[in-house]
Amino acid sequence: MSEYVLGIDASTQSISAVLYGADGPIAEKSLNYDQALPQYGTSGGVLPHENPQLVHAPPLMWVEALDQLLLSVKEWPLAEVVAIAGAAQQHGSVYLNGSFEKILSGLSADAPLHQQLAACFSRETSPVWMDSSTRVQCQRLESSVGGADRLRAITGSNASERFTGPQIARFADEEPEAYAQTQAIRLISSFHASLLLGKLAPTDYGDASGSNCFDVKNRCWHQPLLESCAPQLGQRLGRCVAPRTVLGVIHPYAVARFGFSSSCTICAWTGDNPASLVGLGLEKSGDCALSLGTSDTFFATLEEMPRSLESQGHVFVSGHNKPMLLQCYANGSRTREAMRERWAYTWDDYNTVVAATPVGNNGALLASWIVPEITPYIPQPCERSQGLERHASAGHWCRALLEGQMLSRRLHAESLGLEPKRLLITGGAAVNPVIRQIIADVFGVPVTYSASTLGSVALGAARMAWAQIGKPVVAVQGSEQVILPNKKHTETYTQMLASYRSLEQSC
Ligand code: ADP
Ligand code: XUL
Repeated sequence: MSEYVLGIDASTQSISAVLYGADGPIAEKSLNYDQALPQYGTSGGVLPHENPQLVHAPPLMWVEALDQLLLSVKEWPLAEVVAIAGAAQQHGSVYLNGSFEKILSGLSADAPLHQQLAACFSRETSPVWMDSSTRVQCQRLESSVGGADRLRAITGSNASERFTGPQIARFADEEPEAYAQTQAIRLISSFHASLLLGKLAPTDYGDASGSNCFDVKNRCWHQPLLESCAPQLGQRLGRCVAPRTVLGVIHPYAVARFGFSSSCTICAWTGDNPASLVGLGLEKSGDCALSLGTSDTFFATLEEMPRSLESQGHVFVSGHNKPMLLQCYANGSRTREAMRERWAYTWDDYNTVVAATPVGNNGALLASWIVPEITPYIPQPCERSQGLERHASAGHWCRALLEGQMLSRRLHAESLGLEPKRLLITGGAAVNPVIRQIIADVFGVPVTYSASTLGSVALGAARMAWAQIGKPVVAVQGSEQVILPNKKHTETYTQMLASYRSLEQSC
C-alpha cells in the first residue's frame, strides 16, 4: 500500500489541500471563500466594515470550507493518507464556548460540520491579521513589561495591533461577559487542527510567536504577558507545542465522512509564513523569500536569535523550529487589485500598459495604502504621489504602484540588515512576469520562482507531515525559473530609494 500525507493551507481568501507522496506533490485542490460560500458575505475572505481598522471573518465559514474541501477530494486515496499537517493565516483568533468539545466529540458523519458546530462560538466573528484596532491594548502590553524594547526582547516583536494577545485583550475589555463565557481560544491554525483531531488542539510555537505573549527564546507562553492581556488567558489558550508535533489520531467523524484511515495522525498546525518557509526550502541562514499573497511578507531563516531587532520586523519560530525573521505588508495583492480595478483592466492589460512605460517612471513615485499599513506603521488608508500629475496615464499609475511597493520592500528589508544574494518568490501575484522582473531589478538579485501552481504554504505543510513520518523530502524538479536583474534598471531603482523613503515618511 502507498503512503501519502496531506498538507492544508487555510489562508485569508481560500483553503487548499495538497496530496503528497514519495515523489513529492501529486494533486491539489482549492476553494475560494467568496466564490464557494457567498452566503457569509465576505470580500477577499473578510467581512466588509465601514471602519478600515476592524477586520473580521466568520469562523463558521472556515468550518464549512474545510468540510467542503475534504468532501471534494474524496476521489484521492484518503484511506492511504498517514498524516495531515496544516497552516493558516497567522494571528487571528477563534472564541469557543463550553459546548465546543462536547459537540465536537459527538459529531454525526451524516450532517455537515458547520450545521453541528454553529452554536459553539462565544464570538460570532474572528478578528484576522488585517485588524488594526488594538492600539490601546498594545500600549498597555508594552508598559506591563516596562516598555517597547523589553516586549520586543521577550516576544521577538513590537506590540502589534494584529497579534493575538492585543486582539484578545480588546475583546475582554469591550465584551467582558462574552469573554467570561469563552472557555477556549484558539489560533486559526489550532482551531482547524482541533476540528480534525476531535478535541482542542495545542497551538504550535510558530503561530504562538505571533501573539505578543510568547517567549521566543524559551519557547513558552509568557505568563505575565498573558495575564496583562486578559484574566485566565493561559487556561483558555491551552499549551503550546513544537511545530509538527503529532497530536493524536484523526477524529472518527473524519474517518466516516471523508474516508480517512482511523490510524491517520494529525500534526500540530502552524502559521502560513512558518510553513511557506518550509515549502520554499529556505533552510540556510540568510535565504530570503518574498511572498505576494493578500499580505506581502519578506522573510528569512536565521541560525540564531538576533541580538537586537528593528521595530518593524518580527522573530517567529519557523516550521523547522528555527528562528525566522519576517516583515509584513498589509497592502499587498488587494492594493494591486484595486489599482487594476481603477482602470477596469485584466492582469494582461495591466502588464501591457506597464510595459509601455519607462523603468523608473521618469522619477514618478506612488505610495498607496488602501488599508492601514503594518510596515511602515500607517494607521489609516493614505496615498502619496510625486510627479504623477505630469505623467498621468494609466501605465504610469500602474507602474508607480508596483515600483513603489517593491522599493518599500527593499528599503525595509535593508533596515533589518537583510540583503539577499538571491530571492525566492511565491504567493498569488508571483505568477505575474512583470511583477517578477520589477522585483529582480529593484533588489538587483536573481529571483527564483517555481512555475508550479502549488502554493508554498500547503506544500510546506505537506513537507512537515512527510518529515514527521520520518521520510526524506524530495525537491520538486524542473519547474523553477530564475529571473535575472537588469543592472541598469537596478541603478535607476537604487537612485530612487531616497525619494521613495521621503515620500513614505510624508504620510
Ligand atoms: P492568500 O494566500 O493570502 O489567500 P494568495 O497567495 O492565494 O493569497 O494570492 C491571492 C492574490 O493573488 C489575489 O488577491 C490576486 O490579486 C493575486 N493574483 C492572482 N493572479 C495575479 C496576477 N496575474 N497578477 C497579479 N496578482 C495576481
Ligand atoms: C504575518 C501576517 C500575514 C498573515 C496572512 O505576520 O500578518 O502574513 O499571516 O498571510
